[in-house]
Amino acid sequence: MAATLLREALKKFDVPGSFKNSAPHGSGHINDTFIVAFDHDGAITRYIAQRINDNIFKNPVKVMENIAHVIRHLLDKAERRGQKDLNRRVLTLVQTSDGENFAYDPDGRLWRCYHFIEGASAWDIAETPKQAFEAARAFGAFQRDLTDYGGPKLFETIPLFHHTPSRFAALQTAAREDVKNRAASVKAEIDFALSRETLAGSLLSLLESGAVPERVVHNDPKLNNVFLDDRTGEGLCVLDLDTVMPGLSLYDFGDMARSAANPVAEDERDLGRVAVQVSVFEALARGYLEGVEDALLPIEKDNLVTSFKLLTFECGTRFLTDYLQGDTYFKIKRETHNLDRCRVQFALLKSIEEQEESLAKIVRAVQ
Ligand code: ADP
Ligand code: GN1
Ligand code: MG
Repeated sequence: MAATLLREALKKFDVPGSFKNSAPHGSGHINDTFIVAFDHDGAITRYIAQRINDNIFKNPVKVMENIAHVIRHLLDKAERRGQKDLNRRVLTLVQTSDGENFAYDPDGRLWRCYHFIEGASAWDIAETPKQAFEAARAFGAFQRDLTDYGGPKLFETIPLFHHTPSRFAALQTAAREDVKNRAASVKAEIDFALSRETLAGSLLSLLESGAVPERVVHNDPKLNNVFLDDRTGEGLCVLDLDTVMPGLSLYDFGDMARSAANPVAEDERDLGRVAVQVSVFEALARGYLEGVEDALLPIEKDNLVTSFKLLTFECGTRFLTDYLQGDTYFKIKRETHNLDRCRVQFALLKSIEEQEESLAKIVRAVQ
């Protein structure tokens, strides 16, 4: 059982005091996350312990190496700017007694432990444009800070992560193989995706022609992967660094927008409620461009709406593929969970397509 394995793994970390309690935490789809409390002479200190999903991250040690390099770089930048409150601005890994930043449980699974950032929250849905602005500014600043990353080359923790043509091909294969006999019941969704094949290559072609550069990017900047300060609302700290690796800045803008500009949950079943929230999109574009400062080329800024479309399409395609393959990737809580998630992304994509021109106008206005 995870709680027992967690206790065993925790013994290896250099945490002062005695274990008090633990509970599952957060709404991530991939890793197992726990909030853990330790009692040290009557003072309670909290930690985040995570078991990395090694079905998805095939080389979790390399994931940890990447994260350590990225954290070092971010800390260095923040220190040089004279930023205060560093341990709330950048994730801090707890070391083991052997000086490692991870430990194995008796099942051989890898755990890591972060200091808990107190007084901050990650949001599944943007409640106001101000929240969206702050989150986007933090992701933009994250991109800016990584522009001059000069550490060891980062490992590709999930190969071809945002290679949308491969995601498209995976959907075609899953629909053909139809191992769970689900394809007939989701013909409409499959046809919706297949009719948008040209969209799949829209950012890759810019990379391949040399028009946009490969950078070190987050790759998974959904809204609940950034902390906002509970008191000031300010974007504080970017979380979930497992996929920080080479990619396009546009992957980050697009994925952040698809997660934040939708006013309902990613698994909402009332599709009539899914639509681009234009005021939130505007706040995202403004916040991201303010945070990133002068780190982007004009062509990257010109393609923000394309990235929004593409990453929404890609995410919906991934959910649909997982549904067809029998839900082996994203955690689910009900049988049609991945299908429901796919439908939300595709409804959002339709809404983006319907107002593409006005979104492009917004981007031009905030540049
Ligand atoms: P997953 O890969 O499963 O999405 P995350 O790293 O995003 O896991 O963590 C899940 C949630 O745990 C976050 O949304 C956030 O609420 C919380 N969390 C993660 N790291 C910390 C931290 N250092 N301090 C406090 N809460 C954290
Ligand atoms: C996963 O790990 P989490 O829950 O923050 C996924 C993202 C998807 C997202 C959709 C490593 O993010 O790529 O966009 O779910 N992360 C990975 O909610 O696959
Ligand atoms: Mg997460």
